[in-house]
Amino acid sequence: MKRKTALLCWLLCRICGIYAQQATDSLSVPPDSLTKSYSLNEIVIVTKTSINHNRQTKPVSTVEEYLQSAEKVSLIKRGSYAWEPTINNMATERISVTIDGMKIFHACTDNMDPVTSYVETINLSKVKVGSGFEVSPNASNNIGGSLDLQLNKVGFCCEGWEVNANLGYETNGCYRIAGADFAFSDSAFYVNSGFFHRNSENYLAGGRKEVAFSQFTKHNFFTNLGYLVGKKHAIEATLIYDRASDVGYPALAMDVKTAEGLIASLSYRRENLSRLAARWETKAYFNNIVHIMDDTGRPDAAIHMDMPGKSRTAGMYSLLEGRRGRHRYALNWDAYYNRSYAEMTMYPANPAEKEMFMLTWPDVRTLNTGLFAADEYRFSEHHAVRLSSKWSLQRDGIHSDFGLNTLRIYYPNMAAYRNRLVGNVSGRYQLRHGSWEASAGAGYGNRAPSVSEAYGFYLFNTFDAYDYLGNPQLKPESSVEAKVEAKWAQNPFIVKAGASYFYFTGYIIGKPDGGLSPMTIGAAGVKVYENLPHASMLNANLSLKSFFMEYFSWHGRIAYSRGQDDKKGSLPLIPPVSCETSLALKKDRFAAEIAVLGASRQARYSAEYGEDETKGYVIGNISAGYSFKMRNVIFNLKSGVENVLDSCYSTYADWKNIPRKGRNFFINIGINVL
Ligand SMILES: [Cu+2]
Repeated sequence: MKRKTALLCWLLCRICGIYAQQATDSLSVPPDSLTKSYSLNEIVIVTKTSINHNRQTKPVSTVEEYLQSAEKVSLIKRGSYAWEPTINNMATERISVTIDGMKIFHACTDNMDPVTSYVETINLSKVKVGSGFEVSPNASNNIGGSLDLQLNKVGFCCEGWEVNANLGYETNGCYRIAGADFAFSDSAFYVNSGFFHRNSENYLAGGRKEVAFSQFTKHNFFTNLGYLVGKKHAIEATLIYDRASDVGYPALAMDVKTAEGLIASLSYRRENLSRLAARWETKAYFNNIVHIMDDTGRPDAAIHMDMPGKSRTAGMYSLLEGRRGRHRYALNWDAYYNRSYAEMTMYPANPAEKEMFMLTWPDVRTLNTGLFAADEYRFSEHHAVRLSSKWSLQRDGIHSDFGLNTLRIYYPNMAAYRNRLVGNVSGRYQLRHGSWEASAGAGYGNRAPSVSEAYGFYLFNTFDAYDYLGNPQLKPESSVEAKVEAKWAQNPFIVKAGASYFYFTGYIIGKPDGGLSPMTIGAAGVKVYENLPHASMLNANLSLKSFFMEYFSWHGRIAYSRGQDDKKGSLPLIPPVSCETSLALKKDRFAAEIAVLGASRQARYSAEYGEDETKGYVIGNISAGYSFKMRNVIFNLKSGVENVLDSCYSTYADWKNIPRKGRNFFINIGINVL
């Protein structure tokens, strides 16, 4: 019996571990599309492949801190919590974010709560970054790319029990971090569960200037369960509950009382279904996001407002993956239904005056169902071609009569609902020869306007101080993308270069409408979303890595971007030239790193969209780590200093130039009991 169990276990690990090796440490944010060439099947579920915290500078980093190291990803900051990720310099409206394939949408009309803020790195096994149209099967309405935050499921392996604990402290803001999780698995059952806690007070910018309203508290709880019903059939379930409270947003006029996310899924998975289907997974899911804003702590609030937001999504997908001969393919069907609702009540200072009530997201319903297909064909070990396409039918509109009638004041002929066809098609050729790898790709796709762009009602944007009115008559925004990448690797050097270019038609952005007057006190005017005839975006980067004297490595990277609207004016939130370089030492259980990051002056800023010139900056970070084992307990110690010289700086991505953290000492202790 024992032998049988061991054999079954071994088989399962084999079945499921096919792609695990690649992901184990690279976990990673695939650094570029060259190394992503196997991404079609790079779906890791079984065998424990959680993010290797100990390889990171800060082992208990947030998802956003973790994403900072990924090429093509940048983060827009409105405070020290919940940074908004961008891919290829495109933010939430132009990228798709899924959690293990599940669609999930933020609930804040001010983008205070990107989807990435509802999970922790402890929840994840890896983050799959797709650039442009080359994306994960469940992505939709994306032009810039996609993020799939893949969950950390322990899998059916013979590991028995494992317990982890993490403690962290950072001096700047008195930031405390604590988390613990356990995993139990055998050949027919697994469970892994844990919690995480973060708490920070206001941080200090360079020069020890306190940034008011930058505090936050967060709790996260997760459980994954798996049960093997038959030899190759598994049922899996996930539950994540995440709650942030008392979150300050120094760059905005409001803070957050609570932001809660409940994420649940149930899936059925079958391995080795037939010769054509290596893996088939069907998942049903539900998530509920509730976001409550709060301005009661703001002494300068002219008028008190209540602004709750809700986003609820239910969906399902069925993904089939296989390989035959030289083909590796994937087919997926998905559907989701989202309800986005946000309201605002203004309480005048004079209690005799009447309160004002608005539906800022007028109960917007979106039903989307799509089909995805991809195939990678290897002509030989040197040449491969990958083709993929996804098309979805989307029906979106306003469910609330009150909301519909209010928007009809501005758009008398608008229908309550609209049907749209959105999707993309892309192809890539890849060459590998000797020390060289190169790829060239092209794609076309479009996206539907986001909830705010189509139906948002007088949403105040602190960035340019305009009230924004949605436009239900917007056409989809479309883009063609062309990209090239090349890599040369010969010991001890690795050189990589890449560029991507997007040409948009119908680029969606807000433009001032002089005929409308703002509702927010002090607003500069009203902007209405419209389709620009065209716009373009260019991103290029070059990176070098070299290894020397056995234990050392050096890394350098430089990136350039340019975004232009139809009148050759700059698009907002496009970075200036940025560079980073680091020197790392790794010997046995000891690791250390010195890094220098910087950016040039942001000369090409967009005054029209509220930007001003951002000065250049250079900052330095130092970190060191040591790990050791005592019996069956592994200890990992990490410590370091960020912004060593205590520079006061902000970057192009800091909302309203809110300065970043000044000097910060951190220490982390990780304990792993096997
Ligand atoms: Cu908010």
